Amino acid sequence: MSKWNEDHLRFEADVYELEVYGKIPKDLHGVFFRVQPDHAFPPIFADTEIPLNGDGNVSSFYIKDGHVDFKCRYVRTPKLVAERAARRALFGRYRNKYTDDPRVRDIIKGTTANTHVVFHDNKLMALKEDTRPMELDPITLETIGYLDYHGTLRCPTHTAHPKADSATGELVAFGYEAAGDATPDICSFTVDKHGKLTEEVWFKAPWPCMIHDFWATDNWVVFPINGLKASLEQMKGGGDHFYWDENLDYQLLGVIPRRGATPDDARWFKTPQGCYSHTINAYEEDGQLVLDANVWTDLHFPFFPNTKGERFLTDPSKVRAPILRYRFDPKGSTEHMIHPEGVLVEGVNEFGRIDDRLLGKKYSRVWILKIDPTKPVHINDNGIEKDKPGFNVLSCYNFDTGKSQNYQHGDDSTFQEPIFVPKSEEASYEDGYILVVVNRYRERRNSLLLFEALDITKGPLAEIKLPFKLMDGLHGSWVDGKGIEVASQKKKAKF
Ligand code: V55
Ligand code: FE
Repeated sequence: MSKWNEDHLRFEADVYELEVYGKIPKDLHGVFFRVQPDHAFPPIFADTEIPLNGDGNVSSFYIKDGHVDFKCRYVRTPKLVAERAARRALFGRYRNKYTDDPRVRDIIKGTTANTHVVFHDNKLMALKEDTRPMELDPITLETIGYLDYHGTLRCPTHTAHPKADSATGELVAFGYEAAGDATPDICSFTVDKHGKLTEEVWFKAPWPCMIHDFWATDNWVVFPINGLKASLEQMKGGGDHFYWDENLDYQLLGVIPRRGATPDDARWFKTPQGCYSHTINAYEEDGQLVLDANVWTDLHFPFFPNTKGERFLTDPSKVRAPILRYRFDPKGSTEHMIHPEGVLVEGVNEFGRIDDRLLGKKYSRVWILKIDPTKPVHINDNGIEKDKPGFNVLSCYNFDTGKSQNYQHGDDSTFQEPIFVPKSEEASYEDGYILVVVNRYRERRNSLLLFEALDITKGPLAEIKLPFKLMDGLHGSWVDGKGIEVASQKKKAKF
C-alpha cells in the first residue's frame, strides 16, 4: 500500500471563525485563495506518481472585521467527476493520455486545475497549464465550468502564471504545447479588462519544453526555455510527459513584442545552463529588458527521467536557486550568450511574490522563501522526532539596497508561498501586508500568518490557526472584498 492516504487531505471543509492570536487590522477585507494538488484517489501508477498530478483542492480565507472563515473544495474537473463516479482513479500518468483507462482515453482530459487561483474580470479561475481556466464561484468555491474568454480564446492550453497589468487592467498570458502534446507551439495572448482577447500570436520555440512561467513588461513578453523537454515518443511508450536533457549546456530566453507581434518577431537569446522555473518580475529601463528570477542550478523536479531514463540524480544538498538579474537589449544581437548581470541572492530561493500592482514595472522588493540548511526543521513523523530540510525562512529582499530581512517561525515550521496584500488601493507600493501559510509540525496543523510587509522581522501581527493540517500548496491570490462583492452580486443577478 502506498502512503497515499496519509499524505493527502482529501476533504472539503467549512470552518467558521478561525482562532486568531494577535490582531488583524480592522479594515482588512478580502479573500486569500490558494490551491493544493491533493490526489482524490490512489493513483494507478502509485510507485511513480508525482505531486504535480494531484487534484486541485482550492481553499479560501475570507477576512473581514478582524474575523476569518475558511473553506476548501475540490475543483470539479471532468477528471474528478469521472473518478468519483467510478470510485477509483481512471487517469494514468501526469499529462499522458496514453496511460489513461480506455473508458476515458481520448474522451476526457485528465487535467487537474491544481496550480494557481487568479481573479480577472470578476471571475475566479483555477489554473493548470495543460488546459483552459476553470471558473469557480468566489464565495462558495463551486465549479462553474471552463472559461473561453467570451468565445475569444483559441489556445487549448493556458499558463497558470498569467500577469495582470495594473496600468491597463489587461491579463497577459500564453499557452505552450499549444498545437497538441509535445508541440513547440506557443500562443501568446492578451485578455482585456472585460475578459476578451485583444492580442494573439502563434510561433514555435526551438524545442518543446515545460514553460511554467514567463515575464511580461509594458512592451515585451519573454519565455524561459529550459531543458525539461516534452516527448511524444516517451508518452506513447507509457512514460512521462517530460524528460531532462542533461546534455544541454545552455537555456534560452524567447522574446516577442507584447502588442502587434507576428511569428517572425520571436527572438531567442542564449543563456547559461540551469533550469528556469518561476520568474519574479521584469521591467524596461533605458531601452533594456531587466528580468529577475530564481534560477535552479539543476533540474528542480528530480522525479522526471533524463535521456538515459535515470531519475533522482539531482543532489538536493547541492542544487541551488539563486536570484539572478538579466539585463539586455531585446532588439540586440542574439549571437552571443547573455550572462546574468549578477547573482543578487545566493542559496535556494523559491515562491517569490511582489506587490502585484508592480508586475512588469520597476519595483524594489520580493518576498520569497529560502532554505536555511543550518537550521533544520523538527518534525514529528508518526511519533518519531526528526529533522527535515524545507522552506524554513521567509525573506524580503530589497533590490535597491541589496539588503534582506529574514524571519523564521519557530524551529518546527516551514512556509508556503507568501502573497502581498495592499493596505488600500491608494496605499504606496510595497507598503502592505504579507499573508503566508505556515506548516507547524509540532501542532500538526497550519496557521495563516499576517505580517507588515515592510518589516517582517518584528514577527506576525496575527497568527490565524486552522484546526487541521493542509498539504503543501502552490500558488494563490488576494482578492479585495469589493471585487468579491461585485462577483457575488453579478451571480445573484444572473440566477
Ligand atoms: C509546476 C506545477 C505543476 C505543473 C507544472 O511548479 C509545473 C511548477 C502543479 O502542477 O503541472
Ligand atoms: Fe508555479
